[in-house]
Amino acid sequence: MALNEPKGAESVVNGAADSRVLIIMTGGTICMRSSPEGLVPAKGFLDAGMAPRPSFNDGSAPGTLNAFPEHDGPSVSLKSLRTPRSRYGKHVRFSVLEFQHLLDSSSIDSKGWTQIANTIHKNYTLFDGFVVLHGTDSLAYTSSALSFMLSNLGKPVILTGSQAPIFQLQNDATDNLLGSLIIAGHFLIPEVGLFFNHRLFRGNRCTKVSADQFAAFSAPNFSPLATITSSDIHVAWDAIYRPTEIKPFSIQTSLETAHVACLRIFPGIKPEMVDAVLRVPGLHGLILETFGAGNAPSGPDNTLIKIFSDAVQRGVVIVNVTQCLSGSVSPLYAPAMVLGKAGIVPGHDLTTEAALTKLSYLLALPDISTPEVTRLMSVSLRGELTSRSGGTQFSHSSAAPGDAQAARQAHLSKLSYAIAEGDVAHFKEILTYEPDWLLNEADYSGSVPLHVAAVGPNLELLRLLLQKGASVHMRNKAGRTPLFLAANAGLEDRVSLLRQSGAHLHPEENGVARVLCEKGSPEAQRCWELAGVTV
Ligand code: ASN
Repeated sequence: MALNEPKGAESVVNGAADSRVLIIMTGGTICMRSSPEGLVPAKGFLDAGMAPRPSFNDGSAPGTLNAFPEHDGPSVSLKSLRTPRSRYGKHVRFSVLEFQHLLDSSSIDSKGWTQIANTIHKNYTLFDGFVVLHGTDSLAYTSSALSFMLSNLGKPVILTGSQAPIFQLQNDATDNLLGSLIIAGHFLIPEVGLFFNHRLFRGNRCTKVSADQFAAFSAPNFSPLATITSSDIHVAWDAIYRPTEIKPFSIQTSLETAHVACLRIFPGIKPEMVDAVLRVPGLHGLILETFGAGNAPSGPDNTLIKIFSDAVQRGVVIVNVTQCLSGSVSPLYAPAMVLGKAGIVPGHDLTTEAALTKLSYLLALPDISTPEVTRLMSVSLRGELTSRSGGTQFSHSSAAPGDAQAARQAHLSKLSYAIAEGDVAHFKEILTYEPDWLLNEADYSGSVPLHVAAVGPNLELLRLLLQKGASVHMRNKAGRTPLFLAANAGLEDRVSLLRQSGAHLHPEENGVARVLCEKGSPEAQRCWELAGVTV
């Protein structure tokens, strides 16, 4: 690896073959064309918007990729293009799945979010990553909602759009789309991200900050997950949120958006107005946008506070977030303290978009009690808030300098050696002083520790790695996943543990797996079937 490559370039989705990305087009300015009614979304984005642009089309004959459409039905064969070779020696092959009704994002609602989540779920095993094209107006709401709707996500889901259509000579669409495609096709960042103006943000930390600038989004309380510069893609691997449960990817498709509201406090706000909102029939939750560090007017008679505490008694969950662009609510001043005493939940540094969608998500969870919703609103579920009481702490260290590369590789070999030896004590000792990104660091053959553990002597080590957030989707330079190696070695217990964690054979492994299965002994066949080989 060249010294000037970013730390974590090893975590590129490796393998000899191209990576596969599904672009899900929902609408937005990026695909818009002029009409007598103003700009409206137009279909045919792959052919009209991408094929004529060399950054998206290396000129090789178009291929096809199978994908499941948003509505029910069998898989369809979609025309695909591929990018020229990237600095990591890969091409990204992609297809575009267009929604039947393309939207200006000001019209999206939870039905649209469900469509996106379902499409990702149905196509999850067929692609290495997903790019969702969407209008910018409600993009931060959609990226926040999806971050909660997608559980135990193991692959990148990157939302982007643009301020100017791709068909306009000077636009931001080309850069936003290319950056998203390259990141989704190369880096195993298992998060819902929002890519805009050369930066990848955590989806549930963003807000739209400009109606016309190309720098339209910001994540004021959280550093970008990745940044593209003229010479590099820097991924802040230490900041990446990873699923640590032994559970496969799943989605929740219902949200209580119809029963939550958002209210911005202003000087002189009438208590009757607040009361009227809190008494809307069926209201279960309210996001209260307060002043500064979480303050609301507290007159001498405390009428407003009484209205809030009555609503809380009636079972309405009220969450306190700040109107400020950055910073957090805290019980620093008396008015904020009073709100806390009235039973209003501190939303820490949640954006309004994240607070609203998180509350809608929690209220729709089956069998959840109001106290539990209240508790979870103050806890980080997907890295959406920074809790003062600890929780997930991310260091924002920048990339290690090139000369630290050798040291990292040395630590990696120590870890791999402990795994190959089945030495749990040594493994745990190494991980007490090593950062978590070591778990997805690749050696010269592109193998990460999970590849070694998948065929190693100790099942426990495989489990520990999964619980630490090691990705089951990493492919080595030969294009093999840990699941393939375990099945090929006939290790049923490893195969079933990996499957429980959401591992699946990559579409490019399946053909070889099928041949090996057909030729194998009955035990080998059982193992391949357990690995999910499709005939
Ligand atoms: N109105 C457009 C939308 O959100 C704005 C944009 O995409 N830049 O769909």
